Amino acid sequence: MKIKQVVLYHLDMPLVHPFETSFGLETRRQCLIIAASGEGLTGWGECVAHDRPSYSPETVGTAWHILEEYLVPAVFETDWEDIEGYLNPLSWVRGNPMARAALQSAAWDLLAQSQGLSLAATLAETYPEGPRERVPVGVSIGIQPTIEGTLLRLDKFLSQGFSRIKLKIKPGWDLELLREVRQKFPEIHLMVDANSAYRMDDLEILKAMDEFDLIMLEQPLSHDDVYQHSQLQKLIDTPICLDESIHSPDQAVWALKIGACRVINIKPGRVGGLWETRKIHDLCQDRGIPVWCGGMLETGIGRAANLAAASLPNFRMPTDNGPTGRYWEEDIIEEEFFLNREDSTITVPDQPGLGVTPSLDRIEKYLIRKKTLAS
Ligand code: OSB
Ligand code: MG
Repeated sequence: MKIKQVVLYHLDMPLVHPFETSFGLETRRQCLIIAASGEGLTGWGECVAHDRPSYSPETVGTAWHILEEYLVPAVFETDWEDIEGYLNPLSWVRGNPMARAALQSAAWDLLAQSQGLSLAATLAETYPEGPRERVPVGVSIGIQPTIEGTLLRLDKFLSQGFSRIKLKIKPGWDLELLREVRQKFPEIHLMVDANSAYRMDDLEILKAMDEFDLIMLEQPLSHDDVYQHSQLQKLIDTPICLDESIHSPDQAVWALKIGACRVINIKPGRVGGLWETRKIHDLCQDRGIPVWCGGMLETGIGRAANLAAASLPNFRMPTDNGPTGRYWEEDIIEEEFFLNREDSTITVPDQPGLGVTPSLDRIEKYLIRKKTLAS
């Protein structure tokens, strides 16, 4: 496979509902979409970096730079047959996992299309059970202005059919919230995500969370820490899940070796791509550690890739990658993802490649800048 043309699209899209985390409030989502063409096919990828270096050091701007100056020129030089062949000439590029993952996704889409297989089937090639057709899905509820408002929102999602609820927390928006949620909904599958908002000084608060029967506590401490998470895990019963701290298969191994977590949230963008996603999935499976696939408020392009990843067997806990309507009035793909109410799942695309159809009209509508690179 030789990629001959890559188009970069920088988009700015309005979210249906503002999303607040401990690192800030988002009402719009900027993203970078990639279309890579060669041999009569076009593969698509989405870069999940935000407009600001808040969740991660990467931004849409840094990813654009790395793609335009380094990744795309190196890929133009490469004739590859499989993902290892695609990745080899890029192995000198350090860091920048979100930029790397976006282009790698487009390569997977091309590969799967050329094989006439869905991305899920291509990813699951070596697993005897194959990909799952549906994956369980939960909902991530941002920080709301009031606890009352949160309870209403939570109730709405439960009645829509979501069976797992994740609440974003931060200091001052934690124990009282959990107490009221548990009082009203004693039985629900509940977890929290702190996006690195706590320090070891907050130990008493983190310990107090043990009484709320949480499935996990996601990324309580610093975004670049694993050591203190390992200390904390010894002092609390709630399983710690790492998100921000894991950027590679090696880091996942080290985190597990020191007991920094009992669950990993794998986001393909954060770990450098679907190849790395599968590596982490496998090494966790070998160690009896469950993984799940988080979301980054993706468009349908990134969502389709995440759902393909989430269909692998050790993605044993519900994904955050919810139905289209949770995020967008109007997505940039023709298809819509729906919640299957009866089993709280989303159906994984089964058509060749990503299995979704990007709409060039809508991409144009939300476009800030565009650049065509040719070999
Ligand atoms: O920490 O999982 C996170 C969104 C943006 C950045 C970080 C996170 C999130 C979410 C949203 O939790 C999950 C979703 O896509 O629904
Ligand atoms: Mg998270």
